[in-house]
Amino acid sequence: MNLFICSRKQRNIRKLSDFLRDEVENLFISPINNETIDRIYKKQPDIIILDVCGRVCWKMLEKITRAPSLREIPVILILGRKNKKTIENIKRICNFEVFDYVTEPFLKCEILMKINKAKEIVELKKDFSRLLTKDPLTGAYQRGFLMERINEELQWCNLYKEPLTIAMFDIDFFKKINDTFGHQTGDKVLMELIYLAHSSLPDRALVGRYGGEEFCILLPGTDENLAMEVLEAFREKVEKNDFYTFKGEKIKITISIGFTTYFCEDESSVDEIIQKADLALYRAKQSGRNRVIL
Ligand code: GH3
Ligand code: MG
Ligand code: MG
Ligand code: MG
Repeated sequence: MNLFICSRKQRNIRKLSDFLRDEVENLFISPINNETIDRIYKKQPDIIILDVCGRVCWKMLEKITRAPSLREIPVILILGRKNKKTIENIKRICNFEVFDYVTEPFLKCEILMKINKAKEIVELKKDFSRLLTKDPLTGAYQRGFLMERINEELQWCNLYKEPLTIAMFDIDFFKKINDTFGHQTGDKVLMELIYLAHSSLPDRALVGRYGGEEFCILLPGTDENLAMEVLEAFREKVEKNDFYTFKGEKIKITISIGFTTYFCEDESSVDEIIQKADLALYRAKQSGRNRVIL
């Protein structure tokens, strides 16, 4: 269980780390500033405790509860000592999908009780979402979930004026792998390829199975130049990687990648954006394969 604490108050940071040090496996503590959100993306916590103190914290709460890949994380808020302002704050948090809150001075048993409740829900959700959203062979997201997520990421881009890169990749001459080594080895290669994708792409990247051996990568907050770098590094990693058959024979594969970067200004739909990336993939195939094309 990973717990992420954001607080600007030293007193509360000390208190929470005393309370929780021996109770959760991984405890991350962060001040509240411009890098907090990136830190949360990186750590992918199961639960977030946000100590609400001032305007930046409300902004932070808004981001955490709305970001497509963070908003499922239960957030427990810490509010100041009960007074008139606390009442206002409680009314205010009703506008967000907050899991629960405590008010200062909070007790160890109180905060633990809320964390344990959140934990139960997190575990249930994890089981369900694995079953409902992931492709059982590769662990990549299924197409339906992928399309929904692209839609949400587009809305996020428009709201926060961030670019979004969508890439499509497809294994080169994969039929040959199946024909030469059998479908089971083909499956194993797919599995290992997506493992490689997850381990080499940035933390915020999302990999989905679009169909067959064609996959989609979402790179939120990534412009064309950075996307080219990230995708080229991934392509190269695949080219250099040794895959193996069940008998231990070495197999080499390459992939072709096409991508497009969406900026909040243009009004493209999910279908149009996918079509653009797909067209770029087609051009990557036409122009010789094993390359990244924008
Ligand atoms: P290229 O993409 O470079 O044009 O050539 P290709 O040989 O890879 O051609 P294509 O993408 O059209 O063919 C994909 C093949 O991938 C056909 C299909 O049998 C195989 N395939 C699709 N899904 C799976 C799967 O889940 N497991 C295995 N083993 N093979 C799959
Ligand atoms: Mg093809
Ligand atoms: Mg192919
Ligand atoms: Mg294909």
